[in-house]
Amino acid sequence: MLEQTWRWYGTEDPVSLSDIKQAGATGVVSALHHIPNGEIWPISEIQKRKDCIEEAGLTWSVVESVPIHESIKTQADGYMHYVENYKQTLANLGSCNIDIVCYNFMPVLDWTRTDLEYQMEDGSTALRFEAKAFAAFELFLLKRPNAEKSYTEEEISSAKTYFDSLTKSEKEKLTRNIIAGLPGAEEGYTLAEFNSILANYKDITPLDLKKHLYDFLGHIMPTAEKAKILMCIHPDDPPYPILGLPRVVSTQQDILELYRAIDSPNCGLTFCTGSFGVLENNDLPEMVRRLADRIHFIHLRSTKRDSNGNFHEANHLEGDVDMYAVMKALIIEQEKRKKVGRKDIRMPMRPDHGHKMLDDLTKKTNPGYSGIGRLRGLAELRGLELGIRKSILN
Ligand code: DNO
Repeated sequence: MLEQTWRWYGTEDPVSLSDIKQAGATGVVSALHHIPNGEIWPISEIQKRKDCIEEAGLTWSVVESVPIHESIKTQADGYMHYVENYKQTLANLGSCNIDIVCYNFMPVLDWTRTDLEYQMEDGSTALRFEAKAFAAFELFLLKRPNAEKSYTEEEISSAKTYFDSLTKSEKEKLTRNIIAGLPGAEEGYTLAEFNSILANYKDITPLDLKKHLYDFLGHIMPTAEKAKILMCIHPDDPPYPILGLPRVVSTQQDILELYRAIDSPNCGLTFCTGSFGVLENNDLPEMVRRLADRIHFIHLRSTKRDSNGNFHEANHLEGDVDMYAVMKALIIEQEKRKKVGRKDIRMPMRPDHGHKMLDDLTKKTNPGYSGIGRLRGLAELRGLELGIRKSILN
């Protein structure tokens, strides 16, 4: 079976390690969120987190994420200092026998949604990205210079109508949802800070950003190899440009180019069906087959998109993702690895996000990371995997 893992934000997480154990996961996906982005993770802190996870009878399977400092993405003056820190963090993680590290290269914001409590028909709530709301935010709340160039006149006028319908507190909420940082995003901003950070990218083209990514990986890969760490980049979420920022990790082509540019098995991918799945042209089962040998970590969730660029997070086995075909391709890859004697046969997967449902509806939870919604997701995915395995392998 794929290794079943679960994201845990540390002792502050309302979902406990004991809950995770009862959900049936064996591996934990965690990060040292209390260490500011760009600073070295000391061995003592890594070991402390590891001990805490192991005392609960679980293992620390993946680090998600060691975040990349903004100055590395823009190659601002002095950015090599942060590259050196990153290398030291990897060496420290390796010395504690942590062997998979996830990261992303999204400028300024990690994952982004406009609505954290979108009402589903069954009574649960989901995360949603609504293009009109996002446009209203950047045109009329953030007032990003040149934002109107990203939209047609029709889109601007529908965003305006939407904006005018919002109360003051709804406007504040929309701003908070977008820039205050979703769990794991590491950074939160005020509107003024946000505009000035966006301005750092005004001369950076997608090609520049790609080069910055490859430069960064070129610098750190020898350290990752020596520390026996598999690096796995997380795709852009959503997988298209927002806020006038370049995006370089959204398609199969982007990943193939990355594999080619950095020709090392340690330079791999977090296959996130939820992020890639928002682009209709991303054929997910085909992507698993093409990119398989360097998939080091897997996020499984589904989204449902419409033709206006909106999407919400669907139940794990519903929505636009063909989870059956993705799972089957992953199982085939795992069996192949076993057959050729590869060491990296764990292929950790986690149920990504989940609806807020049942008792969690009245509890404080991290958006997307409620206990019960993910429990449902993991249970469904585990059943799917077992069913496919029994039918294709026996
Ligand atoms: C959201 C997550 C992202 C992800 C990072 C990886 O739920 O998938 O925050 O952890 O982008 O670096």
